[in-house]
Amino acid sequence: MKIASAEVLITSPTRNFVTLKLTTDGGITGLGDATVNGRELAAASYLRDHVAPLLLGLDPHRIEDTWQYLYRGAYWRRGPITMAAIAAVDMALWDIKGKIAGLPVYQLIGGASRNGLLAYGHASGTSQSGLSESIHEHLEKGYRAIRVQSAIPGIHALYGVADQPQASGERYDYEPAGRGARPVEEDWDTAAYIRHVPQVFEAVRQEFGAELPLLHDSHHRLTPIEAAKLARRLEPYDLFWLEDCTPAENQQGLRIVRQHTTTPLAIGEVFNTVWDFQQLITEQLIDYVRAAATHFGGITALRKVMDLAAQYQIRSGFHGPTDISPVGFAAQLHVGLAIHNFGIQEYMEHSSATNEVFRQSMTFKDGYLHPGETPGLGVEFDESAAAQFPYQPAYLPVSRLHDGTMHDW
Ligand code: EZ4
Ligand code: CO
Repeated sequence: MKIASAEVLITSPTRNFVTLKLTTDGGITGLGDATVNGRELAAASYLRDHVAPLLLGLDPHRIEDTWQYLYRGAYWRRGPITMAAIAAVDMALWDIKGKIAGLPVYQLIGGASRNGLLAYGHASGTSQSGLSESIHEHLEKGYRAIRVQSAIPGIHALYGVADQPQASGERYDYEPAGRGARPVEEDWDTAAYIRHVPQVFEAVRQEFGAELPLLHDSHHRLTPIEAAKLARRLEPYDLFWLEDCTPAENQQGLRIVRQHTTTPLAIGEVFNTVWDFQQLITEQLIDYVRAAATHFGGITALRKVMDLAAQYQIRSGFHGPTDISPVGFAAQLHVGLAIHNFGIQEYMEHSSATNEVFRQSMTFKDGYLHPGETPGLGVEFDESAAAQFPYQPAYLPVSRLHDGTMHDW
């Protein structure tokens, strides 16, 4: 059996997705996700110009060997573009193997370790009452765990808060960023943020009680000591986790956070390989691995980092925003169902346009996700639907302090 063709499909049903489609000489197809939000065409070129020609003629069953061939063979290791391209190939090969075996991918990697994957949804509000309404809506949809993000007095446009009015008069959609040739600019004030967030959680706990798992994303904006201060002030509200409390390039910084707080920490949505997690896992500086199959080298690589994490009682909390395509999302659902050290799965729900292009066997019921029983990953790509949504340049926002200094977004 041989890989006979490798096509790169770019479509923009609400947001841009880069999808790899491999076809075997017997006509079996496999899909992979290589979407790198805001830099999509670089990943597409990497696949089309440098990876696709190497795949033709290879045995699609040799997943590990192909992964190593692309990782070691590039010489220039790691980085989001390289690892997204490798991820796409890896997912497509698992998809093909599952279809040949007649089994969903989770059955090939150990079978189910649980009945379904606890998911958390994104509630947010421009006011406390708006936030409360958003939490109620999520609970009504079945969510049993909620990420809480709120507008902050003194910050005009903020990550994670839906429907903020913009200077342009348009409603701000924080996930697909502003469409267009330049990034939207947001503003940031650390002191205002640290003062306000504990009050938000105080009110949410009062209204919704002690049991509901609550999460929060600081989105890389604090220094270690600021992160420690916030995490400590949040302890009375018993968060499930505090995410990306500080940028994690300097991993020693997490030691400072850890020394001061028992709030559980989740990090790693922008990480690309197991090496990015090495210190955080082996020194037990985090509690949840936020990697995404798409930016981390696929199913093969996610399983390896989760095996390392398991030795330290660290669990999964894979990144599940709407800029991971349904293919990448399915890949991590299969991993999450199979591994023992699953923690929680982020679930943002793709738009109806995205779901028209990517038809999925995945289900969400009573707060739990399941990848379904379709052989392979369980996602089909509708090329005629995709053709209605051509690529549009789109950037993620950037963030500045009030004096104009660039900050982390
Ligand atoms: O900002 O996926 O936890 N989720 C997140 C996401 C990321 C986007 C970046 O493209 O932090 O909303
Ligand atoms: Co995040």
